[in-house]
Amino acid sequence: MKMNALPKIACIGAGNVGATAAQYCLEMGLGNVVLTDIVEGLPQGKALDMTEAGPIRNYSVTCTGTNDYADISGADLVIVTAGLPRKPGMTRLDLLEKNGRIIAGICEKIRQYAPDSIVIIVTNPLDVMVYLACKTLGFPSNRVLGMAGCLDSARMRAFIAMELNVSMTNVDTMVLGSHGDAMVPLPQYTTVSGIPITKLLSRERIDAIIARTRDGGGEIVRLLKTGSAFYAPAAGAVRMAQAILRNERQVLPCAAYLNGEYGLSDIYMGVPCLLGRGGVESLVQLDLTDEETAALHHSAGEVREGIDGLRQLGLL
Ligand code: A3D
Repeated sequence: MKMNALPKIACIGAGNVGATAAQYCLEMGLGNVVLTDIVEGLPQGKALDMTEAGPIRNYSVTCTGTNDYADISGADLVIVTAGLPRKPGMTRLDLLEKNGRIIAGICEKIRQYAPDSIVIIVTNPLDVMVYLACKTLGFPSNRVLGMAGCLDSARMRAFIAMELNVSMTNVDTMVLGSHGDAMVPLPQYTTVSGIPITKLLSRERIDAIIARTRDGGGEIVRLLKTGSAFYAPAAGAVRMAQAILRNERQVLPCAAYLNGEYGLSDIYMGVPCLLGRGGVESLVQLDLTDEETAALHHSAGEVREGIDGLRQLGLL
């Protein structure tokens, strides 16, 4: 990555998550943004609109919209949010096939035009899509990662802060595993200004917060009626982008490639990662209880089912 020039960030998918991620990047001055989508006019219109907000919001980085992948040439970082949400009547396998084909196609383009980039995948089913992305891109696995743990942890932090009426910035937590019902929130690594959550809340309240965190995406879908969450998911992806582009060396939960860590191999799962200029610079191995390890392995089973599904579809 060229560290002195302003980074180039490609946001692929100009829908709710992608456009919001672009907006956060601009507001933070994280880099010049290229917004890409297959729908003609959509990325151009949103990019122009965001550019016109610049004089008021006071940013000098640029945002351009395009349907041509050549315009992502030389991107330092790519955030992929292109894909469909699951619609009524659609099976998990249907979604796997539709989004799998989209991700495989996009990764061919990233490999062609931005071969040195670091790629953050947001498209669902997350852990399976980031595995497919890594295999299609052929990049070293430290340069391909998935966003879910940042979102799930942020939701849990928000719920704890709301429960205790404390600042959200005082709350630290860690949510591991796959994104979905089998995620693994870790109360033993959850603190409020260093105070373990187990000293502040009853087991019953902690369990209720964990259940709400697991259902965090569903709760928003039920309220919105159409579409799914996008402000917090985009914030999660941009948090990771910031840690990488600014070489912050932050430990954040991300979907990363496991090669024996936590007793799991050849799989992408949410684990604590040290993020810096090289992408995932290392994985952090936490001491887990037997129960937490079993939950993580159960989570891995669900991801492997998705990976097997991709093989059956001929995408791997
Ligand atoms: P939406 O607002 O529908 O945007 C998706 C965009 O992708 C649309 O503008 C499409 O035109 C575009 N698109 C489709 N195919 C292509 C393609 N081949 N190339 C470029 N663009 C394309 O959806 P959204 O932004 O709300 O969600 C996007 C994805 O993120 C979905 O798969 C969601 O399930 C997923 N998501 C994941 C999380 C996680 O925490 C992992 C959270 C929220 C959303």
